[in-house]
Amino acid sequence: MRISELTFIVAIAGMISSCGKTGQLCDVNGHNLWFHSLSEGKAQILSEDKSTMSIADNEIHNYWKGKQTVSCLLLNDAEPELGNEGYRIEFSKNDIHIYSNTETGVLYGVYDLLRRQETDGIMSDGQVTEIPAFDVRILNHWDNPNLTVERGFAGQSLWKWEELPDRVRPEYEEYARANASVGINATVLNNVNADPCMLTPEYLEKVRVLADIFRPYGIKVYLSLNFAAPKHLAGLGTSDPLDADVIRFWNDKVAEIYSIIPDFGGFLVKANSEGQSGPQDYGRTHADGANMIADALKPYGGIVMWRAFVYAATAEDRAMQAVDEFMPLDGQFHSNVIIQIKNGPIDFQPREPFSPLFGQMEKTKMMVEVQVTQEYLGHSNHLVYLHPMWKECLDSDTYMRGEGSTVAKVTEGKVLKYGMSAIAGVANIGDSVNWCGHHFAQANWYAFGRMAWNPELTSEQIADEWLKQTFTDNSKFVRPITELMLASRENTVHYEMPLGLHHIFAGAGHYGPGPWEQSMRRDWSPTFYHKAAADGIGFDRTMNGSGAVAQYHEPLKSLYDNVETCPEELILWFHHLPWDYTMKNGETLWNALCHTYQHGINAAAAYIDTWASVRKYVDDWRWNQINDKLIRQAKDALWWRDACIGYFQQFSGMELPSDCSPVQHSYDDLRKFRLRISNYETPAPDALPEYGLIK
Ligand code: GCW
Repeated sequence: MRISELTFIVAIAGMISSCGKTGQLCDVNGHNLWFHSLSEGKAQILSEDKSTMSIADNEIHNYWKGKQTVSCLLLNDAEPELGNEGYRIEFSKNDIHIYSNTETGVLYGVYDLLRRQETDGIMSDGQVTEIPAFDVRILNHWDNPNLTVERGFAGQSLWKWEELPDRVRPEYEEYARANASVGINATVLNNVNADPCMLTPEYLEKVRVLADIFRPYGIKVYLSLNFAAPKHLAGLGTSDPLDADVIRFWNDKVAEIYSIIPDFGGFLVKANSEGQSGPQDYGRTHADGANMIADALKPYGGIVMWRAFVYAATAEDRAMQAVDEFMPLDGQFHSNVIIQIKNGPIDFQPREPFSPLFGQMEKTKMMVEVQVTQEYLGHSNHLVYLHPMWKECLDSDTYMRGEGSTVAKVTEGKVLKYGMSAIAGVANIGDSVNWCGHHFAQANWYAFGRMAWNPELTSEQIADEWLKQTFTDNSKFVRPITELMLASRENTVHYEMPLGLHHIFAGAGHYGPGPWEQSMRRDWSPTFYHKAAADGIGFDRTMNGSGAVAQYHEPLKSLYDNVETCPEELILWFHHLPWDYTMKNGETLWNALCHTYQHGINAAAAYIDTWASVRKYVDDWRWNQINDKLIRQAKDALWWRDACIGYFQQFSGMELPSDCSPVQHSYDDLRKFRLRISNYETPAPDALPEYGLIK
């Protein structure tokens, strides 16, 4: 082993006592995220010297509490198997060595060590080697230049564009540190519904400042582009990707960006989707558009993440459109294009089957996009730990090349050799003091990073380590709250859209229920998706219906097609069934629906008791805020149940089973009022939304 550089960091043992460890409670506002037990809830002064190595040094100096001496050793490619970001930690009685080829890898090793310190993971001897599963582990911010955040529920945008480049807020570096600590190495700063202004020299100068702050933390900056930028910014008569002036515009723009941000990552593109401009405006394909941008980036090593979230009002079944649109283009995308696909075929619903596109494209790089912000899962009012939902997708077998071709393996580039892999999460971060609006929503940011680093980690392990670092390692707290977190996603499915129901939200806000709603577009209308009528409920996607099951490889196609074998949690996604259809346990579909909703509302109500039982382990500030939100969540769950069951009952004509609690809101009230939060974008920062009257 050739060790060309050696940095010794002297550990200062016992320097820091922590609220979490000592059991002493201090009021904290959650701003310290999962660094709480490290930092005693105090705001942190970060390193003055901003080289990666000195940041690593500083973190150990300030926060390592162990007796062993910690040293960080830079290998400078002496161990190629560790790659650019991997590291190895060697433990012995007196020393701990962190090895990596790069400074960023050392920093990741340092954060690993500190995480172990807070979660009982320090070994007396032995070693661990860590290499990230995905090359690009990226947050997508849907932040607009006017400071609103599309589907943002945590205040306004973190990026204060009007202040940049002159005023630099400390939160920018805190954000970078938080990301680095969980292995996130990339960020798209602006909304996929992109304002062309982001690519003007004025904004690029602002972006440069952020890129400079993020760089030592191993984070590359990317931008969403507006495909019509040649028209908007250069006054060209067209944005046709095959037009020579358009090609020149993009080549020049990319050259300009790299002259300002030499390690710029590339572009994220939403094209010909929900009103965004794209190559199809000019009779060109997604491949034409993506390749034109990719070619401009290629000389600099940049990439294009081209989204597959496309659908048209005319299609029979929106769930089928990504495959229909992209499959014919398989093999046409250039090597630095990666197709970014939402986990499910419709739109971040609390439960969807995995997008069949992951099993289909054999000559195209693909990546998963999950949504960290809770657009369809109670915004920042509901406690919902999302890792189980994402893992369900990553662990799904596509059968692309026989058994074992899971979405994770396909997108890691292990089924077909990719040479570049990525995973994206739509961020839930804003300028609210606790970053994410709900203290527990921080767990989803954390979990996204940990999952992107290692998709094999279990939901339990991630919840456990997040709780110990964020609150306390007292098992009387950690055990019940881990259980609560683990059940929370399924419970939300139960009270919002059980048994495969989907897209039954009230209009633009996507917060409360709207099973009765009919939009001007049928593919935006809940009634189009649940199809509740006298003859039953559910969307028929079998071979007798839309035929969407055929987009899955066998054995899934037959499994989903056959009502006897279709998993019941997806039964109304794939089948339209009579109200008295007999479920596996012998009860009618109607009763199963009622019981599942009941399960959801009972579970949400029980969170309040569980939270009360851990009262003494949590500081007042966070305990009270969380408690308020749990009360709200339980009320909302009831509202969801009453609205959906009340609406469906008109068609089923069946009574609620006697063991279900009676409906509490009258159907007329439910139709007249809906849960307020109709905001499409950021609610006012101080608004804790209440029930309201919106006609
Ligand atoms: O889920 C839908 C959202 C839109 C979003 C779109 C997308 C950014 O309702 O707000 O737009 O998906 O993913 O592009």
